Amino acid sequence: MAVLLSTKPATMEMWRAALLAVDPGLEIRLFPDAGDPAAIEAAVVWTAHDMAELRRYPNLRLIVSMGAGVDHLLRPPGPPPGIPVARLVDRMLTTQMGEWVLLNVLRFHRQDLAYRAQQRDGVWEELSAPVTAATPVGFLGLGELGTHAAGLLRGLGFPVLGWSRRPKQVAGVESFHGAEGLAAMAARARMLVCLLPLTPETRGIIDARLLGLLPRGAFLINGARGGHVVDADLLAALESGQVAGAALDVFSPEPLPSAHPYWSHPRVVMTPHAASITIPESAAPQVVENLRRARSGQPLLNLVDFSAGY
Ligand code: OXD
Repeated sequence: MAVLLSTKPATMEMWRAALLAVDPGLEIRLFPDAGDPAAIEAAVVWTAHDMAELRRYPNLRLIVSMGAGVDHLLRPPGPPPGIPVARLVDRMLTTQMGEWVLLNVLRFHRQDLAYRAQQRDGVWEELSAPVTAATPVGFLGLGELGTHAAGLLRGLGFPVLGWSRRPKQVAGVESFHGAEGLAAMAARARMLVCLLPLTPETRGIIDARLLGLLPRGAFLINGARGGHVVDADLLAALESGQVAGAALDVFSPEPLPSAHPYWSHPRVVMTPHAASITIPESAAPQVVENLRRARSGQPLLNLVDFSAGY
């Protein structure tokens, strides 16, 4: 039986090598060279793979999505019915996202946008001292990624607030949930960090209303999905000064069209969906373990909960 691998051509070989390093006995087929469809028992795929294509494999018993987010799996037609889908919950993905959040919280907290502009203009001027304990950071989403990043900020002395769909207690994080909780948290968050899954309920959650609830001059940091943000509303909030700056790693669509105003906005800091990049060597052991479990009928790790959308 074989594993079908389908990802960006540039990383296909790295994935193959990483999986073989964990289990040299694996037979791996690189899409589109799947060979006999009946031989495929698992598909390890990323967002570009057409879910309808996976219906060709009659003996498929496991799909692994090569990242943390699963919104691409929720779009029609979705994965073949009845086949379990696992996502990656990986220490290195979590670590990288924590670093990216930290980078941007500190960038804004330490007035880096203003100091860079001063350097460009040859201005020597000290700005007011930033007070960490008076800078609450609010997280949208307290899953693996949010909880980890929240812990890093707490360690630096930032008051940390967190909003999640369902009530959730995380040590050291003041928790909020539901529509009222969202408004209450936003009213205090000098920085708003989005690490939510993208679901029908969270699409467009960062709109004029939510941005308008933030303290004036707050910052937005989005490492989740572009679909969480209503771009026109964010641009208007940047224009009016309601939002002082935004760090964006994700966009809708991607790549962001070259004429989009974010590219040249002086208070938007962009990265090309690179906050957290899957490292095959780190992720391969859980893929192989899930394959072993699927073969022996044991419970799978990190199964996607399609009703919750993550
Ligand atoms: C992911 C991503 O979901 O890279 O892992 O966006």
